[in-house]
Amino acid sequence: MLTIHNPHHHLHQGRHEMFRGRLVPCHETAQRLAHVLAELKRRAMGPLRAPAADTAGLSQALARIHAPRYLNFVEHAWDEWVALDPANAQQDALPSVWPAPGMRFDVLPDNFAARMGLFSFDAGTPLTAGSWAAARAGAACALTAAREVSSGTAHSAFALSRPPGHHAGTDFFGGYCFLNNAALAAQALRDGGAAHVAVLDVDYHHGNGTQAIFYERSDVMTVSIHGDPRTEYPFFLGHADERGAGAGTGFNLNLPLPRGTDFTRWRAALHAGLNTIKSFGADALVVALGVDTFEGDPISGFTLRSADYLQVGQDVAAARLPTVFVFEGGYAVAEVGINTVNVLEGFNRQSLRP
Ligand code: Q9C
Ligand code: ZN
Repeated sequence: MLTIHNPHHHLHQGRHEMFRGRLVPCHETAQRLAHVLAELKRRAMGPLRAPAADTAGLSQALARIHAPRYLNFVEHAWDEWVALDPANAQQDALPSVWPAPGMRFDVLPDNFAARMGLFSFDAGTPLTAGSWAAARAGAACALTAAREVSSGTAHSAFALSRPPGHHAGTDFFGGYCFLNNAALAAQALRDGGAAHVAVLDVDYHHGNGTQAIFYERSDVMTVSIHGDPRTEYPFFLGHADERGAGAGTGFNLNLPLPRGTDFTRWRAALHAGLNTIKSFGADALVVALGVDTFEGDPISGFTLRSADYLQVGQDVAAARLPTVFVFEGGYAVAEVGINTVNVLEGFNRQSLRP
């Protein structure tokens, strides 16, 4: 499988995230991607390329998914943070104040901390010196992968990048995510001629950003299998009764599962999701590929094993759709490479069958 990997991912290096009143080391680290890349090479999974350097095309693609004032903020946030105090160069920027419902979202505050809160939804997503450069290059990976599949150059492709993307919405960051790579890929497939595109999100956490971005659209179906938001992050979205709105009614499917869910039960949800995608008549598929469903994941609660990921890939390939995989979560660092590449290998094997 063709992999487009982010050569600038290491520029995003968060130090700490807020957890139970303390700053703890970030789970979303550069070593995660290094392990996936090493495993792709070890198993000779196919060509590894950097994204195309089409900056004008990238800016246009970003503007199709994200709000101008949000993009502008993330691009310049680090410089503003350091301008507040040169000593800030040694510290991550984290938000600590947010607008509640009923407060004003339309007025852009002058105050930097206020704008950090306006454009985010948690204190677990540090903004660092290289966050914008890394996230932007990651978006380029998703875009390049989608264009390779759109043009038919490749039947499937893998956008291997960090920071991840599926929690980022039109105008907010959170959940370690700044730019929604899966949404960018889906829109690029639409723009490349696929009339119906499905996003299948198999990360442990609900893909709230992707859901929100496409919630009122009938051309992009969003399906997410995840830990029940009654107990699991991101808590405030991802329930089964969220089916879409307006023209998008019926084009969002959430399959929440309780903590402790094993592969047998998880796979039944996968089949339900794939059946819905089939009924929708998808012409192309984006898989938001998080492997934090793994039994050893330090922040999640499902019990999938490494071998199960081969089956996941096979099941996805049985849909027989042009497919773009986009890397998301997975924090059991030693196994993240094996688990991720198992999905791709299972997909390849099944795709080769007549
Ligand atoms: N102490 C993705 O998997 N908070 N994001 C967890 C852990 C946020 C996960 C709290 C988890 C975000 C892309
Ligand atoms: Zn996750």
